[in-house]
Amino acid sequence: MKIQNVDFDSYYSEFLKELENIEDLSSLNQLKGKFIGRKGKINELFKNLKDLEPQGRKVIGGKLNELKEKISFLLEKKAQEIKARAQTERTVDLSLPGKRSWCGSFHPLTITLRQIIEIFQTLGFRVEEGPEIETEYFNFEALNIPADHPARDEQDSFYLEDNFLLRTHTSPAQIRVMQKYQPPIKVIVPGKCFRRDAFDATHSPMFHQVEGLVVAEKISMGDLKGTIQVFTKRLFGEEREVRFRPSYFPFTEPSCEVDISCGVCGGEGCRSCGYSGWLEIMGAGLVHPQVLRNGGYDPERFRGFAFGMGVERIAMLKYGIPDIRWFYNNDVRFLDQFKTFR
Ligand code: 2NL
Repeated sequence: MKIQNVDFDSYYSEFLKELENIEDLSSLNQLKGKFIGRKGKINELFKNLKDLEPQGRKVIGGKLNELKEKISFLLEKKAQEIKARAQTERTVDLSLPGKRSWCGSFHPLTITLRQIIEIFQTLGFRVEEGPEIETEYFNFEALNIPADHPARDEQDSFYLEDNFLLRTHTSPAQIRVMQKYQPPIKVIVPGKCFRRDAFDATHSPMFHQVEGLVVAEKISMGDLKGTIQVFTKRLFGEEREVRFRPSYFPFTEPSCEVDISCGVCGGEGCRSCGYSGWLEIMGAGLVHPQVLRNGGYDPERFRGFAFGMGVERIAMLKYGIPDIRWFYNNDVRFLDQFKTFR
């Protein structure tokens, strides 16, 4: 195109029209290149000035310069507007990677304790609690544990002043339950217990127990066996065998220990069950007449069965945890493996 024929006004209005649609700096830069860049339209026209005689060159060159300056001014003004807007507007960069949200989990002991409680509740048990600081009477005497029993050694319990101590089991809370309610009663008592043990893979100075107590007019060893068998199979699975083995506790007579078949070898015998095929999960028995009497019940009229289990031990067997200390270290790599949505 000959420079003499160029319509500067339509050039300018074309620029204005395109400028109007521009929202961001990179398109603004493209527009700048198109009109006033080195290879832009105005520069092309400047190159053609040499074809004109001096007078025309002066007039048209002046017009071109004026046009270039107007365009540059508007481009700069638009750039300022875009920058100011970017500062006040929240911009979302959809190309950035997302942030993974951190989801917490319940402690394995919480999960285990809740499962134990839920099973017993469906069997009609109420949940009761008692104090962690107890008297020697409720912790030992009332449970038929004699003064010369090794469990009462100062080395084995955390004694406080004036015959108080940290309870060594949840049983004292069950004596309190008997004193508070008349039979029939059907309760479980979960809670913290304390013994003066050094930490090792299977011992901790603080641990959790769940004890159960049922007292009514006609209670037999059959009630105990049926209840514990149902509980055990619901917690560990129907395929696990349950075995009752004679034992001794001062507060029950007769007493037994409850074993389940090993989940690793199915009862064949392996390293995890000490080659016996069985794993001990709790102690139980019929409540000793003297203990019923200490609870305020007439042993001629009422009988009871009771049982006790360690929550840590149950959780270790259920999840295959080899060391009790893992429950208290609060290592997220351990805790993070117990995601449940209950
Ligand atoms: C075990 C054994 C047991 C009980 C706890 C109990 C409570 C009262 C009366 C009679 Cl008030 N018995 N509790 C009975 C037998 C065994 O626990 O090895 N626990 C981890």
